[in-house]
Amino acid sequence: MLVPCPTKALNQGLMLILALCTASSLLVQSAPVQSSQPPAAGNSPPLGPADSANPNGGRTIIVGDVHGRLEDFNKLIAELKYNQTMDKVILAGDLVAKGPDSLGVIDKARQMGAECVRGNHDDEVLRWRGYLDSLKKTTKTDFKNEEEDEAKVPEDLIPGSEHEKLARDMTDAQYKYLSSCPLILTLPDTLSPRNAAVYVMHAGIDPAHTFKEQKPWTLFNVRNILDGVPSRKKKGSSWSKGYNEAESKRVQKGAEGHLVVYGHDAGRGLNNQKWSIGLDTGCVKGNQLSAYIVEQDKVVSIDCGKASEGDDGDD
Ligand SMILES: [Mn+2]
Repeated sequence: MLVPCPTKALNQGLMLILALCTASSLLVQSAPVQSSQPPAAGNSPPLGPADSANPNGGRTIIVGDVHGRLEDFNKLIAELKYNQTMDKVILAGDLVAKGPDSLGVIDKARQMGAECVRGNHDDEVLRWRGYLDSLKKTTKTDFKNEEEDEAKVPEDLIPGSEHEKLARDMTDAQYKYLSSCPLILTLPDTLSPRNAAVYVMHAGIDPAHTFKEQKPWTLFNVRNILDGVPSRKKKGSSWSKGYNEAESKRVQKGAEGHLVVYGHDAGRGLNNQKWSIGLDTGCVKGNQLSAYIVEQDKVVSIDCGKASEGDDGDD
């Protein structure tokens, strides 16, 4: 679980905020589906292993960036014949922003008992909410000088943005859900036909470092490696290229493989490689919304409605 962001931390720069607010949630093992009913007759048998993340014998379904497109999310869920008692859904981040019903997507995810990881747009809304809540808790006398004036918005937050509006509009329950999304969710290797532990995150990793060594910013922002450094720019080489090369070498030497399932990179669309699967197929741009079914090693996509006006091109 996340701890609330301390008020003062909000003025100290992105990395420190993230370190303070998310360090306890870097790696989270996905929870078992809680079922009140036995699996229905006629469904496939339980997967068996005691450490399975989904003991009901259902599917583990990872969904790419929804970005407030509730209608398209519902269409994908229907296409998958989602069964709430059996199946587990994990949202790969950026549930919110750009599309028409971001808070409706959060409510739907809560109703479904879906799990999630934090995307860059989710993070921006959460930081806005943390800042706004901090104003409520402080009084003028708490500030020692003008530089710490309560009216000063942290420079990485844009006043008047959609993210600010969502932060103001969201209920405490919606905020609690979104802030509960960790940076990485892990699933046991027994689930995956690729014989790999599955790691879900929004953007990707720096292949030069282990999972535990990753910086939070990298996990929900990286797109490319540029001059050896993780970057969100569209220049450089995909982080997934270096990662797949490095992971193949590790596995050849006898190490356990890790399959990274992520979203964020709509520019590259569906990007299914040996050790990574990119699932952002640009629903908010009017393209597709995609899901990866772990146990079946299969991608299912639906066509989305037309592009949202709120799409600014920033995945
Ligand atoms: Mn993103």
